[in-house]
Amino acid sequence: RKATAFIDWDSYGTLAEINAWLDEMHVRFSTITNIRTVGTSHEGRPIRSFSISRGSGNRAIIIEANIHSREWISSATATYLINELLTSTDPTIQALSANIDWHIITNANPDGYEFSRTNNRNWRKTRAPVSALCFGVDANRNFGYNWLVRDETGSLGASTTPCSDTFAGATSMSEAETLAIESLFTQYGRSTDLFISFHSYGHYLLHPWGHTRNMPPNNATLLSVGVAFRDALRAVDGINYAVGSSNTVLYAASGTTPDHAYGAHGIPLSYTVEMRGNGVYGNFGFVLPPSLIRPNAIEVVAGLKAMINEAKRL
Ligand code: ING
Ligand code: ZN
Repeated sequence: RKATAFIDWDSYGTLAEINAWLDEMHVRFSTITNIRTVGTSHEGRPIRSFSISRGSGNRAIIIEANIHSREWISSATATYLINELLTSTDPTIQALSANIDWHIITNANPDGYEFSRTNNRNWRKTRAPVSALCFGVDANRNFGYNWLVRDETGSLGASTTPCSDTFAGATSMSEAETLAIESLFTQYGRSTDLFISFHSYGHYLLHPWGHTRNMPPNNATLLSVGVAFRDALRAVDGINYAVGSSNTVLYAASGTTPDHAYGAHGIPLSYTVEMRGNGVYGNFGFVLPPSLIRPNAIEVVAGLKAMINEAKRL
């Protein structure tokens, strides 16, 4: 049997395989890791945060992945990152593992992930019934900070229609999946310097705000840390991410996790990573071939290394 069962980054794991792998990594590294169930999904699945803490008094990084069901590369990259932090022989990664507390939710929307694997590959939202005909809230539109506000162009960046793929929920923070992430912020937000939400696709690194076209107070820092990520990622395989505020670089969006982490919890560095899916290697959209899991994960980890080192330098 392989040293690490169940997950190999040559295929996308089922939720059960990912959870079994997390359990096994916790057994192998029991003194420095923890698995916390931070909430329970609508259909009753645990929402788990895998933490790595090798020291005491470390500042923290929080990562959320696969809040959108169909973006499978996001959770595959999250498990790759966990594996690197626990087993890498690269001294830079070892230092990041030793000197930072990591809290990583590999599957923020487990119901949606299972539904995307077994029923509808293109499913984005959660699976709570929201009207007579429709299911699902976009958990990345359900967070409380400036929930469902219009930007300067009049764009809501979210929908009040239950059947829409960007349905914001009937009220802010209404969903179990949103509240699970919120409980991690409540517990660790004050000791956290960096929050990252893993998505796909399009090669973007996006910082607040989504809900307004205005720039956030520490825009210059957000940009320079983002440029460090972009440059290091591009050096691996030539893929060129666009960096900037999510509203101005991509589109308006209110109630997102990174806006909430930044605005409601004061986490000063807050980003969305939009990983591979389209480009010179092919136009796959959300259905990124398993052979591209490793190339994607390797370049994202290179970007994260540079990003964290730039953040420390500032
Ligand atoms: N894109 C993100 C979305 O939720 C985003 C983009 C994230 C915009 C965060 C603003 C803030 O629409 C995908 N692909 O999910
Ligand atoms: Zn997404």
